[in-house]
Amino acid sequence: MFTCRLPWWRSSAACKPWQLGGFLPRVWEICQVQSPKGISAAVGHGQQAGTQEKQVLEDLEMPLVRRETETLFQEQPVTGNQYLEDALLRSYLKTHLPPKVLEEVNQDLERFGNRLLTKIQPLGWECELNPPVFRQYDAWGQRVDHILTCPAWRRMKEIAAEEGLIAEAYERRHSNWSRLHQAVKLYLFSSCSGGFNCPLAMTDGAAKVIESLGIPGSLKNAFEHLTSRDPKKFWTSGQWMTERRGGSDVANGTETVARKQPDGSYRLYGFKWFTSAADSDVTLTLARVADAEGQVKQGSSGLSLFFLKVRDEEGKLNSIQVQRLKNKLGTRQMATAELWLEGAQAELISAEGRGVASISNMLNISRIHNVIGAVASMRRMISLSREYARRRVAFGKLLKDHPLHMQTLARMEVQTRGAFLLLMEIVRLLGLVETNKASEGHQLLLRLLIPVAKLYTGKQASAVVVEAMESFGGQGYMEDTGLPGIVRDTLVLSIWEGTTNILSLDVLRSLTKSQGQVLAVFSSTVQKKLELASGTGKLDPAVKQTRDALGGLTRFLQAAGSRQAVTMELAARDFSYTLARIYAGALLIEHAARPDASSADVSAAQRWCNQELCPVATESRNGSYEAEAALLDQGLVYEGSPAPPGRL
Ligand code: UCC
Repeated sequence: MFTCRLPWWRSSAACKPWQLGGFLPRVWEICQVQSPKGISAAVGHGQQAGTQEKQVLEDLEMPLVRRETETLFQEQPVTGNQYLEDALLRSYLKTHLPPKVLEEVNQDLERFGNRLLTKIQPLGWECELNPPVFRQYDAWGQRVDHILTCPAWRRMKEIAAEEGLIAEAYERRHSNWSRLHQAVKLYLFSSCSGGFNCPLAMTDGAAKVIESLGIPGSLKNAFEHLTSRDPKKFWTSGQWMTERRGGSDVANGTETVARKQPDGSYRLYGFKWFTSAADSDVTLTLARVADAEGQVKQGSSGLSLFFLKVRDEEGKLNSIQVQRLKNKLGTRQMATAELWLEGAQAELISAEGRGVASISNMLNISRIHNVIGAVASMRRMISLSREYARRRVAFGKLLKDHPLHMQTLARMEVQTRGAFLLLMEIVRLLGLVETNKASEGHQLLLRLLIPVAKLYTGKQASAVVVEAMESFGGQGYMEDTGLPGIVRDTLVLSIWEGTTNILSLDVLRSLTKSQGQVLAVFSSTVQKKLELASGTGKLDPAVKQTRDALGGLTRFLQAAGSRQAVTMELAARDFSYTLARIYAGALLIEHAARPDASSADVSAAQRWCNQELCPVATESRNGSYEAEAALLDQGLVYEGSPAPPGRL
C-alpha cells in the first residue's frame, strides 16, 4: 500500500514519481495502467502503454498473493487546465467581452489555469492537510493566543496578491469588465484555494465598504493594502458580525459596546462568536456606541460600523483574546475563532446608527463570493465525475455509456450552467454599477439578484456536490480522494453570509424598499431576453415556458396586496426560487440563441425550462400558504402536524 500525498483530483501531476518521494517508479507505472476490463491507458503515455499492458497481464496471471503490487486500481479522473476545459465559461467570455479585453483576459486566464494546475492545487491540498492550530500559552505560561497557519496558507495569500484577486476589481483596467475578470479568476481559484477564498471574500467586502465611503483619508492606507498586488503589502480582512445571541438577527444579537476615547478613536468591548479567517490583518465589525452615561441604543439603529487592525506593528493582538478555534464540519483549512474584545482600538467608519446599512455593502460582495464558491464547487465535482465516467468500467462498459448515469450527470450540468450564468450576470451588472455605467434599472436588478443567486446557488451546490460524490460510488466517500472535503466545504454555502430563509426575506426587503420597482425591472429584462430568442425554433418551447412562468409570477404578485403578511413570508422561499429559475432560464435561452451556440447550450436551456419554473404560483394556487398559515395560527405545526405534501 502507498498513499500519494496529493489526491489525484487536486493535480494532474498526482502520482508522478517525483512527487511520490521514495516510491519506486514501478508503482507509478502500475498506477497508470489499464484496468483488466480494458480501459485505455492515459493519453500521452503512448509507447509506455504497451509495456504497461504487458506488465498488467503478467501480474494478473499470477495468483493474487504473489502479485508484486495491486493492479486492480480504480481509474483516476485527471483534469487539466480548468479554464481551457470550461466550454461554457469560454463561450460566455467570447460572446460578451469586447475583442481587446477578451484577448487580454483570455491570455491571463490560460496562464492562471496552468498555474492553478501545477502550483496552486498542491498548495490547496497542503492547506487541507495542515489546518490551523491554536496555541494559547507559551512554554513559560505566558498567554500568547497564537493562531498558527501552515506555509501553504501563507503562500496562498501571496499568490492572491500576485494574481490581483482583489486588485483586479478595483484597478478597473478593463473598465466595467474588471469585476467579471476578477470573478472568473476567483471562480477558477476557488476549489483549489485550500479555503483561502473565504478571507478573499471578506477582503473584497472590506475594500468595497471603504471605496463606497469615498476612501476617507484615515482608511486610504488600509484600502491600498487590501487592494495591493504586492505580496509583502497585501492585507486580508475579517467580517466580525456574529455574536452569541444572533448570527441572522444581527440587530438584536449584537452586544459589543464602543466607548469613545479622548483622541476620537473607540475601544470595543464584547464577544464575537464566529470570526472567520481570524488570522486576517484587519476587520470590520459592528458595535453600539455608548453615550456619556454608558448607555447604548438597542436594535438596528443602535449599531455602527468600525474598522480595526487585529494586531499592532509588533504582531501583538489589539486588546483581543482568542477563546478557542471552532470545530467545524468543513472549511477546516481556515481558522474560525471566538474572540473577546477587551478594549480593542477601532475607528468608527459609518454614521452612528447606520452600521447595518453600511456593512450591507460588504455583505453583498461576500454573498457574490458565496455564489462564486457554489458554482466553482459544482463545476469541479462535475468535471471530475465526467472524467471518471470516461475511465471507469461497470457492468462491462464505461460509465459514460450507461444512460442512467449520464442522465444524472446531465442534470447536474444543467443546474451548474444556470448557476454559472446567474453569477456572470451579477458580476456584469456590478461592473456597470462600479464604473458609473449602470442605469437605475441595472442597480435595482443587482440588488434583487444578489440574494436570489446566493440563496439559490447555495442550495443547488449542496445538492449537486452530494449527487456528484455518489457518482463515484464508495470512492466518493473516501477522505483521501479529497471529494468529501469539497462536499463539506460546499455545505456551508447555504449557511454563511445569510441562510436561505434570511436571504428570502432580504428578497422581500428589496421588493418593499423599491416599492415593487425591482420586479418591474426583473420582468422587463426577462422579457427582452426572451424576445431576442423568439422564433429560433428549438428554443420556442423554452421561451413559452419561461413566459408562462413570468405570467404566473405576475398574477401571484397582483394578488399579493390582498394577502396577510404571514402568507407572504411563507411564500418568500418559493418566491425567491421562482425568480432564480425564471431569470436563469432567460439567461440560458439567451446564451443558446447565439448563432454559434452548441447543442449543449440549446439542450441546457430546454432542460432547465422543463422544470417547475414558478413554484410560488403553483403553491399559491393549491392554497398551500394559507393552509400553512392556518396551521401556524393554531399552533399545529409545533405539534408535528404534517405540512402540505411535497413541502418542507
Ligand atoms: O458568515 C459570515 C462570514 C463567513 C465567511 C464569509 C465567506 C463567504 C464567501 C464564501 C466564499 C466561498 S459573516 C456573518 C454573515 N451574516 C449575515 O449575513 C447576516 C444575516 N442577516 C441579515 O442579512 C439580516 O437581514 C440583517 C442583519 C441585514 C437584518 O438587519 P436589520 O437591521 O434588522 O435590517 P433592516 O432594518 O431591514 O435594514 C437596515 C438597513 C436598511 O437600510 P435603510 O435604513 O436605509 O432603509 C436596509 O435596506 O440596511 C439595509 N440593508 C441592505 N441594503 C439590509 N440588508 C441589505 C442588503 N443586503 N443590501 C442593501
